[in-house]
Amino acid sequence: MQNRDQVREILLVHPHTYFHNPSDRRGSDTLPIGFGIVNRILREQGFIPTILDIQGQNLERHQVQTFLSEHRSKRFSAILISAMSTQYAYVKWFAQKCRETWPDTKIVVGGCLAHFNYLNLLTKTAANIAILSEAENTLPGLLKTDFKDLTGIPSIAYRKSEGYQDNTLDLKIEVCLNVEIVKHPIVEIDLNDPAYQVLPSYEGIDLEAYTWMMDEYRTGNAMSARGCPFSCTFCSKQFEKFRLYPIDFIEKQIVSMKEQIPNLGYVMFIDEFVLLNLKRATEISLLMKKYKLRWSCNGRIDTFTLEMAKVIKEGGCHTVSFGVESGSDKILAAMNKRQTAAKIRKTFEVALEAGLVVNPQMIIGFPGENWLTLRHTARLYKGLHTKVRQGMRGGGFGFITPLPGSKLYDDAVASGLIKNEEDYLESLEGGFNKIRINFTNWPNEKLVAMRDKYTTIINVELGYWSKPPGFIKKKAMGFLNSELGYRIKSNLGKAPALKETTKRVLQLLRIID
Ligand code: B12
Ligand code: SF4
Repeated sequence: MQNRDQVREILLVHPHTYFHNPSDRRGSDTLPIGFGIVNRILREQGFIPTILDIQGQNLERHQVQTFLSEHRSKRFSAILISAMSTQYAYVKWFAQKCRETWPDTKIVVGGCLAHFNYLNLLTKTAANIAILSEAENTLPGLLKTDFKDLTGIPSIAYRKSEGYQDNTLDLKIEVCLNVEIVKHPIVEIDLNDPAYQVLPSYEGIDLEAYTWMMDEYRTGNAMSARGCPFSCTFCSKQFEKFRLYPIDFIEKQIVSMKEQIPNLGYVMFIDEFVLLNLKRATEISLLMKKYKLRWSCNGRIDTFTLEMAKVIKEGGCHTVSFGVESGSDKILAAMNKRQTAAKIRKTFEVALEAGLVVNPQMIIGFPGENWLTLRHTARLYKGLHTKVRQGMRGGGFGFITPLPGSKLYDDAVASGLIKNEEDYLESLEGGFNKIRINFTNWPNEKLVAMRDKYTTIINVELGYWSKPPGFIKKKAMGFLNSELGYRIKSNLGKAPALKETTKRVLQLLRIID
C-alpha cells in the first residue's frame, strides 16, 4: 500500500537552456517567476515538491541521471517541467529518462514550450499533458484529481488515446502523426482577481544562482503585467490578453521578495508595461521609493517622455531597457514595431538627460538587413555619450530567430525555410546568440562580424565602452562565453576575494556589470 504522504510528492523540474553544447548555456540571472508560482501553488495545495533545478545548479546530464536513480523508489504524483521552446531538446531527453525511471507517472510540461509546441511534445516526447497557459487556473484542478481526471480543466492539451473523457468544454481534436490530441480552450486569468494573485515561492531554489550583487545589494525580479497589445512579427507571445496587476499586488511581490532575499536592494521588472503611461509609472515609482529600492524595467518608446523619465529617476529607477531592434524605419515597419528611428532617438535623449542608464536591445539580420540599414542603426546612437557608466553591460544585438508563435516563424515554415519543426526546435538552444536562418545576403561569418562591429559602435557611442575596445575585449569576450568563463562569472557574487579583483579587471574591459 502506498503511504499518503508519498503520493502527494511532486517532482518539479527546471531544465537547462542547452542540451548539446554547454557554451549555449544562458546564465540564470533572472528569477524563474513562473516556476516560483508553480512551486507556491503546490505547497499551498499540500503537495511536497522535490525540486530538481538543473539550470540553477548547472547540473551535468550524468548528475541528473544519478538524481533520478537515487529517487527511483519515490512515488511522485506527477513530474512537472517548466520550459521555453529553446529547451525542447533537453525536455525530450529528460522526459524519456523519467519515463524509464517511472513508467506510469504523468509528465506535465508548462511554459512557452507547452503553449506553442504541444503537438511535438505530445507526439514525439514522453510528456503526457501540456499546460497551454497559466498555472494559476489549471494546476489547482489537476492537483485535486491527482492528474487522473482532466475533465473541465482549462488550457491543457493531451493525448486522446490515454482515455480521458471530457464533455464539459468546447474541445478541439487535432490529429498529428495518427495521434489524436485533445485541446481544451485557453482561459487567461484575471489579474485583478485575488484568487489568481499568486506570489512566487523560491523555497528549495538556490537564490544565489538567479540573483547577483549590484554594489552591496542583491537583485530580485518582479512583474507588473502580462500579455501585450502589440504584434511584432518576430515576437513569440504566450499571453494574448494584456492585463495589469494592481499596485497593491506588486507591493506584495516586493514584500515577499524582501522576505525571501536577504539584502534585496535592486529589483528588475521583467515585463514590458511598467512605463505604460505617466500615471502607472508614477504609482510604481512611489512604491519603489517607499521601499528604498533601486530598480530597472523595460521602457516603451511610444510612451516615454522627459516628464516620465524624471519621475522614475526620482523614484529610484536606474536602468531602462528599450526594445529598439533597429534604426531603419524600413525594418521597423517590416517588424510591425510601431516606432520610428526619430522617436527612438528622442527617447534616448530624454532618458539620458534625466540621468537614466539606457539599455538598447537590438536585433540584427532581420529580412532586408544590409549595410545601409546598419548605418541607420549606428546613426541612431551617434554622439549619445553619457557619463552614467556604472552598473551597465551595454546594449547588445541578438540574431533574428524565428521563434514558434511568431509570424516570422509561420512565414519561414510556409516558405520552406523551416522544413521540420522538430529538427528546428532541437536547434534552438543558444537563443539569439546563434544564426538559425540567415536572411541577409552575407555569409554567416560576415553577419557575425557585423554583429560584433555594430555592438562596439553603439556601446562606444553611448559611452559604455571605451574606444577602441580592440582585440583584448574580443579575446576576453570569447573567454567569458566559454564554460570556464561562465563559471567564473556566475561565482563572482559568491567569493568576495575573487570577486573584487576579477570584477575590477572585467569592469576595465567593460564586459560585465
Ligand atoms: C524573464 C525572461 C527570461 C529570463 C528567465 C526565464 C525564466 N526561466 O523564467 C532569461 C533572461 C534567462 C531569459 C532567457 C531567454 N529568453 Co526569455 N523571457 C523572459 C520573459 C521576459 C519573462 C518570463 C516570465 O517570467 N514570465 C512571467 C511568468 C509568470 O510566466 P511564465 O514563466 O510563462 O509562467 C507561467 C505559465 O507559462 C505557466 N507555466 C510555466 N511553467 C509551468 C510549469 C507547469 C508545470 C505549469 C503547470 C505551468 C507553467 O504558469 C506560469 C504562471 O502563470 C519572457 C516574456 C514574457 N513576458 O513572458 C521571455 C521569453 C520567455 N523568453 C524568450 C526567449 C526567446 C529567451 C531567449 C531564447 C532569448 C535569448 N536572448 O537568447 C533566452 C533563452 C536562452 C536559451 N539558451 O534558451 C521567449 C520564449 C519564446 C518561446 N517560444 O519559447 C519569451 C516568451 C520572449 C518572447 N516574447 O519572445 N528569458
Ligand atoms: S516585442 Fe512587440 S509584441 Fe512582443 S512583447 Fe514586445 S511590444 Fe509586444
